[in-house]
Amino acid sequence: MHEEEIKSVVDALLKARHVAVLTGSGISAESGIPTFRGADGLWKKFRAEELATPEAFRKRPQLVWEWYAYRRQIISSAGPNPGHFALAEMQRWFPQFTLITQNVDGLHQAAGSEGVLELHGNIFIDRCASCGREESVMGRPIQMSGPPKCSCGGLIRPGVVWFGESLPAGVLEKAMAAARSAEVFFSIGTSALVYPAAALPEMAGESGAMVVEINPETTPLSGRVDVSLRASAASVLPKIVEKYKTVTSA
Ligand code: BJW
Ligand code: ZN
Repeated sequence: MHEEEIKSVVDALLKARHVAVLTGSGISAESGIPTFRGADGLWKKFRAEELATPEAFRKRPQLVWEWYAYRRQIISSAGPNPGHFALAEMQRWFPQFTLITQNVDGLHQAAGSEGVLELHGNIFIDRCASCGREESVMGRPIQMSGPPKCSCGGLIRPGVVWFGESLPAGVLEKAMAAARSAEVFFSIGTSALVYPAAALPEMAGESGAMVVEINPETTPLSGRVDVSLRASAASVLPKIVEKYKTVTSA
């Protein structure tokens, strides 16, 4: 399955000096973490777009806190899958490799990827909505009811990026520079609906990169990519790694 596409991707990787990858929630689906807009994309009848906003947190802080506490629980008991591990291995092959993720679950880092650009923050950071003080809560017991209060009196929120908010300073700039200089750009497990992340594959294509999409479904990007691998990330990324290793050790 997909042998021709995998061969053309591996041929391009063999010549590449800079490879960039954009991932979305689909890469963590096979770790048991629900995506945002799929069949599991509803939580207590709310859509992600209705919960992931500063307005929702202002109006219903308890509901939004509970959604994130629920997701922290799921993520805490999940681990990286073969798709995450394949990308961590690929990182070692190229002089430059940029892994850009929209995910807040930290699973790329858990798989061994380094220098990951987290466009939408990290779910295991607590941030005060008033004074901005941040603290990592990774590995700590998950506080299910909340939101708790900061010593300044402000409400604590997760350190993620909501609709209408700016991305973390400097991270988008690094991601855009990578998209412009990469020779091969992968868009993996994302619906390509949320900007500015969705502009990165287009930017890479305009700058001459081979753009490869890995997604079992079509997206608004699908018609504009060079190679479309209509498959799950955890099934096809290890195949790319194996093929590359077979060719380079031959
Ligand atoms: C598999 C699979 C398997 C399943 N293997 N694949 C330009 C144009 C239009 C609008 C805008 C624009 N610029 C900015 C905007 C506004 C807005 C936006 O994009 N709106 C659109 C929805 C129209 N963007 C913003 O507000 C951003 N901020 C910003 O631009 O600041 C400047 C600014 C401010 C004010 C005004 C204007 C500009 C911020 C966006 C923040 C997004 N935040 C969230 C929540 C993060 C925290 C949390 O985790 O809760 O990020 S929303 C949610 O969507 C989350 C995700 O990272 C993001 C993307 O979702 P993703 O990962 O693609 O998931 P899905 O579910 O959509 O897709 C999964 C895919 O996987 C599917 O395709 C499946 O088929 C596939 N899949 N299994 C591979 N096994
Ligand atoms: Zn505070």
